[in-house]
Amino acid sequence: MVSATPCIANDTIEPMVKGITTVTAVASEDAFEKLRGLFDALGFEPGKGWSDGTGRGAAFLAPIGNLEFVTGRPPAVPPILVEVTALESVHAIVKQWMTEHMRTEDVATRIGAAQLTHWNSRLFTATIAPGLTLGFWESENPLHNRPIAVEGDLSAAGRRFAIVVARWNAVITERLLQGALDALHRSGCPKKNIEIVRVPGAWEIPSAARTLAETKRFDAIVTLGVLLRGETPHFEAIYTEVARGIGQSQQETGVPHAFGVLTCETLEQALDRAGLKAGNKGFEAAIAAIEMAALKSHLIAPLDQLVIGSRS
Ligand code: DLZ
Repeated sequence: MVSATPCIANDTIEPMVKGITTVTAVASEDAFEKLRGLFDALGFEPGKGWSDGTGRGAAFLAPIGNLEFVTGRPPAVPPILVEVTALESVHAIVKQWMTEHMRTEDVATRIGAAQLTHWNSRLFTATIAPGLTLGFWESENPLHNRPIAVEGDLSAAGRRFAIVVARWNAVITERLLQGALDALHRSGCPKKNIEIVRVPGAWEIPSAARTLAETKRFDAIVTLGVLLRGETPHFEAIYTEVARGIGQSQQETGVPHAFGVLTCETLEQALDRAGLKAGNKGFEAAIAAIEMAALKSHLIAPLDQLVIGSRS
């Protein structure tokens, strides 16, 4: 969600860790293509690959990443360890893939059966290319990695969203819009379930958002705009009213509204927050809308269907 605090000149923004990538060399083009096929088959979300004439990279994304360092004894697991659900189905997919890509007599020696581990899980390993062994595991604890509280997930499938976007400072708001659409599409929301509504400026966002919310046709609303202090007389007054109006619409209609109205000193700062140095706040606002839509459906579910997990 976008901060309600206006951006400060000469920002001293706290650094944050955003993700982990482990980079692995693959011996041949052939192995590279095969691996890409396997990871697609396993359902990994493709990341941003690259190709520069000297080589290629294929990226695959997973919702959770960890780096683990081991001392005292060698690691008990391969360096690439994939946590899954339905371990047997994953085993079948990997085995099928290996059967199609290597000699049948090699498959049996290269893929192991799932074994119990000493950390209350089951794991199997598969050597899918020379020198490249993957481990796949599933926790036996059904609450493993489950949230400690009621939380919304990030699946937008089957939900409807409206995006209210201001035309003022369109060079930035269009980028915020692209970020929001990217988040919605990548979270499973089809195009037909997204309604984009354009308004003249940030000032008009609350009233359009309210009208949309009152139709009850949407699970959540994403609001996008940019107010620039240097170019906006009564910046504080306008900003306060926009924030209040969006908040009030959310509270009085019960429809989650994600706040993606940037307040910046300069155009450059706003651009940084619209896909350059500081991420894309439109993307972040849409992710917040997806989560809040899911959370709402959990919260209004009958008590016996409420899912409360604990992180382990
Ligand atoms: C008038 C105005 C000004 C000066 N600055 C901005 C701005 O930085 N960002 C924005 O979204 N809109 C601005 N506007 C337009 C108002 O929001 C509104 O659209 C007009 O005052 C018409 O009601």
